[in-house]
Amino acid sequence: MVIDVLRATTTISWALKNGADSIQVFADLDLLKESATKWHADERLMLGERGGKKINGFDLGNSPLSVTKTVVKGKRLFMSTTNGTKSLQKVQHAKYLFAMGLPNRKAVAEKIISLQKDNVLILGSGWEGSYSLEDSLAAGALASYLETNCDFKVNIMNDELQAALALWSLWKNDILKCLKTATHGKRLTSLGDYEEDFKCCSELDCLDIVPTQVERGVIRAS
Ligand code: 3SL
Repeated sequence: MVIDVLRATTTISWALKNGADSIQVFADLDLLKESATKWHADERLMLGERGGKKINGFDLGNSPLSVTKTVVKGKRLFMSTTNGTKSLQKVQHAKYLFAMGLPNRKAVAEKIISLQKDNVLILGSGWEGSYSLEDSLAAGALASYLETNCDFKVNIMNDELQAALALWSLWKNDILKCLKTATHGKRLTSLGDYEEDFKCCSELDCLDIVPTQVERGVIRAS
């Protein structure tokens, strides 16, 4: 399970909701371009950011608001972001791999419950190797949902997730404020007007999409 609340896994979830055929994630931009050129030109889009800004020559940046039906329907999105797609690549060997933001927290949690697995590994993407408040918040939101809705006992296996749960109980009634307080929230704010992105990324349980890796690096809706 990979989380990148601001904004990669939120964008992935919305793109799939809006009918994107699939999303192929890359850490490396040259590899992305090489793979994209092999795809039919009418059925592909290159999407991504570095440091929050759209990559030159790409069709889209990383805003969940940009992946509308008109733009993404039926397309494969070749996507690379500073942290989120890197995290997805890092754990692409996992048997089950999902991407989660706050809008699809419940959908992903229900999927996890239905699989009845012993262990769930939650990877918050953070920012360039360091902790991020918003991804921990979402990890806490997921753990809280699982604790409440599983009909078996959920063990919280480390202090990071305990802390994430505490964070969730502190901020759950003001998610938007938490996102804006986070370092990456402040970074986005310094780059321009991201108000609508913040709202979109902080909306809880409004999407019924479970972005699921179907082959290494390729994500589809389930
Ligand atoms: O780091 C990432 O993967 C991005 O989601 C960051 S940004 O919100 O697009 O700047």
